[in-house]
Amino acid sequence: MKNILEAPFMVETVRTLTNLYRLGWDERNGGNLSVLLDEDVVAEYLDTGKVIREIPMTFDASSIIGKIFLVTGTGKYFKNVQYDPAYNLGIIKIGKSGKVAELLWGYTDGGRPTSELPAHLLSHITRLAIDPSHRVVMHTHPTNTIAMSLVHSLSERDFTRTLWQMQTESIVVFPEGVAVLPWMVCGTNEIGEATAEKLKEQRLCVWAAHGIYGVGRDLDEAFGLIETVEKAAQLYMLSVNAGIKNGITDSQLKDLAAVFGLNYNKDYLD
Ligand code: 2HA
Ligand code: ZN
Repeated sequence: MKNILEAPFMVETVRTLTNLYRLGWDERNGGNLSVLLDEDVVAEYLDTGKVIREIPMTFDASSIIGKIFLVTGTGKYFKNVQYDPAYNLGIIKIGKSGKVAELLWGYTDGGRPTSELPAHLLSHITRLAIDPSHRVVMHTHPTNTIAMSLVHSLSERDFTRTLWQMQTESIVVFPEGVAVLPWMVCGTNEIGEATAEKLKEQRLCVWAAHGIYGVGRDLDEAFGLIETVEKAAQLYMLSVNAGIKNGITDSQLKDLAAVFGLNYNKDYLD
């Protein structure tokens, strides 16, 4: 068996979590991440039939039985992952009933997957149905995105339009727009189901006064989506009190969409 700490999926995940911490988005145990792994790849590093222990789940993941995920641990700090990946992360396989996570590696202190496992697994189920190459669900607490959710209309149309108006990149990177959930209790099946529902149409979902979810085919895609929203939100927060005079207009956004061939959400431009 090869050394799992040198597996490209592990190295890239640890680097991503370290970077998210460095950006100031994942204070204390804030944020969580899950990456769907290819069983053939995992088998180079682990016996995928050897279960360390079973962790019960309170929701039905029967449509993804046998799938294997690398998942951040509940209560663990992104800050610390690079120093002890096996303590802070786990690799789980969805067990036969779809109601149990079989631990294959990690959570060495007897830990468990993130409290947001319902949102993660339900979002994976939703995105895999749309895009078989989907792999990553990322949840983080980007400062300006949260700040914007405190002062801005939470209408998805209004929120997306403002993000598009702040910088040229926004509509190019997320032409479908950004979903927004009002404040809800986190860690529940309800917020997980609501998030997964939103991710049918979009790859980004803001949780008001909490953070954001982003999904993608790899870590870069999920991170790049969130990073672009956060940059636009930062521009908004820096300029809103001075009065925004030169935001990108609807006709300019349409020109941009025409040149870049963007399949943007037509309901969001006048
Ligand atoms: O894991 O971010 O949403 C801590 C959180 C919960
Ligand atoms: Zn959170």
